[in-house]
Amino acid sequence: QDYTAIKMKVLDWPEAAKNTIQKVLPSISEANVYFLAATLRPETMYGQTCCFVGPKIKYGLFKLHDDTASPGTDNEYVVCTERAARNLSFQGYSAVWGETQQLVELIGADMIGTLLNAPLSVHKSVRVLPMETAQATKGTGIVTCVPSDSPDDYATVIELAKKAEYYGIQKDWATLEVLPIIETPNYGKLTAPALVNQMKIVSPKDPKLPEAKHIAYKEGFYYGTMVYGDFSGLPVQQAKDLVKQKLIDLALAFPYAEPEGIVISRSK
Ligand code: ZZB
Repeated sequence: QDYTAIKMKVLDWPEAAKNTIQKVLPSISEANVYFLAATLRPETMYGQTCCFVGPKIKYGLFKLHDDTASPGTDNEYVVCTERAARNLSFQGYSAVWGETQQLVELIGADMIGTLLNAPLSVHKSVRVLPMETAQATKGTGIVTCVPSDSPDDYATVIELAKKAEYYGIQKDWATLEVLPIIETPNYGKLTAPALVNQMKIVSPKDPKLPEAKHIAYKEGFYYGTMVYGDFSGLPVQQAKDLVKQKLIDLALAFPYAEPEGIVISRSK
């Protein structure tokens, strides 16, 4: 899979996570720490409303290679799974090629409520929220949430807003406005909400979600037109690479590939 890794900068940590991180990064206020979200749809980044972690998933804090960092800084770290960090290290993104150095382990649940910058989004700062269906073995384990165009994300934010107390979050963290980013001929300007409603999807664990996701991908990619942002008016097929390149040029993203069924070994 060819993902785009989006760098979502930490603006404020919850107390518990701050204390843990301060032990390994005493200069936490000078360091730039990013939640690294893997996406297949960079053109939807204008519509990010939160960032998901698996509450039970183990993540780590890893140093980025200076060349991957934004110009002028050599002090950048990412939060992702150990598995993703290993893949990153073989793509030249770790401090030392082929090596991962985890500064500290962080459990998803402990990072809920972290305030992040969402690159290009209408909503400049967004919260880290729990997603029980996030997979530890895919991407970076971190999922940026675009409820306008991802049925899984829309179903999850609806659930979180409905049961905010149960999930230990503030309701307003899950209710940021869902704005139109892409228009599709069959589903209008909010493809994911339209699909979720039409297919009567009622929970993030609904078995109809994979089908909804498949339709949303197909409609968005083949028939979608941008209705927001720098490339408004362009077909998604063209805008996808333009938005990706813009994010890379701004040092807010980089390409991240995931080997399929390949076991990476350090020996030849
Ligand atoms: C933003 C986005 C906007 C996404 C959209 C999709 C859509 P796939 O298709 O199965 O390969 N994702 C990434 N990592 C994980 C994970 N560890 N656990 C659960 N979900 C994950 O999955 C790729 C997409 O699944 C990624 O692209 C990411 O969400 C999510 F409008 O990023 B996407 C119709 C989909 N629309």
